[in-house]
Amino acid sequence: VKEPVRVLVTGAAGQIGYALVPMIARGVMLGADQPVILHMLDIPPAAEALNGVKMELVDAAFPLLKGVVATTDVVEACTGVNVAVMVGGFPRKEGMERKDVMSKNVSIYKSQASALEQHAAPNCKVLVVANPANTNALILKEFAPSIPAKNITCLTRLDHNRALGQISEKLNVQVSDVKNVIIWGNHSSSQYPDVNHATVMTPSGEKPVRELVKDDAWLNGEFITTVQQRGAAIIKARKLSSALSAASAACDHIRDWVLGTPEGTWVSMGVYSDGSYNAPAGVIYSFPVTCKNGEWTIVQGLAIDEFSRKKLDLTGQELTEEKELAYSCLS
Ligand code: NAX
Repeated sequence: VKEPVRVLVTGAAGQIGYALVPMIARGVMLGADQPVILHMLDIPPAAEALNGVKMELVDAAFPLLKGVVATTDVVEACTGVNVAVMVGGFPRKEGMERKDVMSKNVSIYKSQASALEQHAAPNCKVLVVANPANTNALILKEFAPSIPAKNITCLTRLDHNRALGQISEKLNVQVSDVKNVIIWGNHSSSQYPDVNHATVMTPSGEKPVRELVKDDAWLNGEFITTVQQRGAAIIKARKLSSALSAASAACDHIRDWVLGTPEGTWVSMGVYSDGSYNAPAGVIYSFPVTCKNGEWTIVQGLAIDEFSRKKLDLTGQELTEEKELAYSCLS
């Protein structure tokens, strides 16, 4: 019998939290044979709602769920956790300046970084979901210097999955037959969804997406903007932002990181940039990665054409600016 893994979800009383915690408790994130103990953190105004989520987790009688900690105390929440999914943050409200939102999130991620550094289990893996996801993850990294940088990531898997979904709809093929799209850069509308290396499994073998779609204008135009603006389209339709797809993507991200990516397949993760593909170093940038033995590696040597180069640079530039803005909030 496996020892339970402790999984922290911050912002657990929110929309994504409500979709995510049952997935974790059912083994979607860590496997159907992996017991878990859920640690749920939220802020005092949401304490009652958080307790309601805890009641529902008890009522669901999940066989894999070996315990639930529901708290507004960040130290209690972080103690002993092996995986931390950071969903809590300060949302941008109408009329708010970018700098004001950044400043709120910088202070949240600075203090949660210290709590994780001091109280999480050694080698804790961190996934930041809350926006601005890349820069929140960077702040977390800066203020938790004893957590290895490779353990701190942000979510771009939702964008990656959205790109797979669009290709599958366009070609009328199973989404599970499409692979190796890439999300480059920031989880924002400047992200670059790239299909230049993506393939589809067909009855006559693996074929490049470009060869099958036969419509470069669509791939270089509407496809990209649809993926970039999908979050806004969901808000317009649902009057609420993406939640079940975000929760599912968070499970995919952690599962592949911990259990490994299938041979011949890569996924997109926001990771601390070493300057691969001439992306800015020292920001959290989304790259194609493969995972093995609990570690990610950036896929190297992919050809980048001129069209892509401009898009990689643009989203990198935005991340450099966000980093500067975040640092200006510290002083
Ligand atoms: P909700 O507003 O429903 O939930 C957020 C929760 O966080 C609330 O319960 C709030 O009380 C809590 N919270 C606020 N400050 C906190 C703190 N300091 N510590 C702990 N909890 C705190 O938002 P939801 O729709 O769940 O979205 C959560 C975050 O995910 C947002 O920042 C959102 O922008 C971001 N998203 C990121 C995505 C990605 O792909 N990276 C996609 C989905 C989503 O938009």
